[in-house]
Amino acid sequence: MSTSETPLLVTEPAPGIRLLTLNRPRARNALSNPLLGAIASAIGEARDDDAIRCVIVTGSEGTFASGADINELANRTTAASIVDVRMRYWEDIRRFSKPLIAAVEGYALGGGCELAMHADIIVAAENAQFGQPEVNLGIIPGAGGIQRLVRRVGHTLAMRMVLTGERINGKAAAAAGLATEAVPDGQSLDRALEIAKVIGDKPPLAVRLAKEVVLAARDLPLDWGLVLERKSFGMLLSTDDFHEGVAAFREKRKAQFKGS
Ligand code: CO8
Repeated sequence: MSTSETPLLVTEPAPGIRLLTLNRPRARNALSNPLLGAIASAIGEARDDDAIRCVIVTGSEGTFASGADINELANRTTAASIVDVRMRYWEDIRRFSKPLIAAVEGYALGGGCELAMHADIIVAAENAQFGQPEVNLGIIPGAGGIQRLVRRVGHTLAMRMVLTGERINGKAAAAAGLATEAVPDGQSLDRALEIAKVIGDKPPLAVRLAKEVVLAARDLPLDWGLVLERKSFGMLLSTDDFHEGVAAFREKRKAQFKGS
């Protein structure tokens, strides 16, 4: 396993789109502390950069991520896990206010599957492999894997995956609602870029509140969800982007949204 690789490559393949490429292929992109920290920090930078509209996270050399770095995990104590810096990293990723898309080829296992499930949209290669194999190591998912899996695919499949550690492929993941869509192997990044460009053209404030309200809908009782939705809708009525959207519709031209 190399120690000299830059664990995360950050590029901008198109204006407004930031691409995070996991780059520990020799360890199957295991999410070591430096790699997870680099993802959290890149997410923070994207959050603070008004020019960035959407972030894509992807793997390298045919693997998304093989989970927590088992060599690091091997030395972790119960006490250390209570004050684990990784929890802050995961929280930074969870709180990201802009759209996050995961382009998944190959293995998305353990923490890799958990990382993919932090994304708002998952584009999976048909033969990608999603799984929560922690049970094979004598542990269970610890970064929200169970909570998110149950919410995405339901009790029955989540129970099977978590108890057996069995993987499902990208096609099955899309059919079960874990992935947004499955594409032929090798095409997940191209498709993720297409989607990111579509989202990148939308008004950023509306996109931000849309993400917030959709995420809240999973957990709020209907009454409170409706209140949040109505208030968010009301807030958007006074944005420049709303006036621009209406003007562009009437003038039959493409809207130029500024995020104000
Ligand atoms: N961590 C560290 N090294 C890894 C990992 C990993 N997760 N996965 C692969 N590697 C390393 C291997 O050790 C090997 O290194 P070396 O060449 O030095 O021997 C190299 O990557 C290549 O691995 P393989 O030869 O096994 O490659 P294959 O293509 O045959 O298989 C797999 C790829 C299927 C990904 C296989 O390596 C595998 O099963 N990996 C482990 C997957 C796993 O169990 N993931 C779950 C980890 S635990 C977790 O994510 C949740 C922890 C929650 C923590 C909460 C804390 C509070």
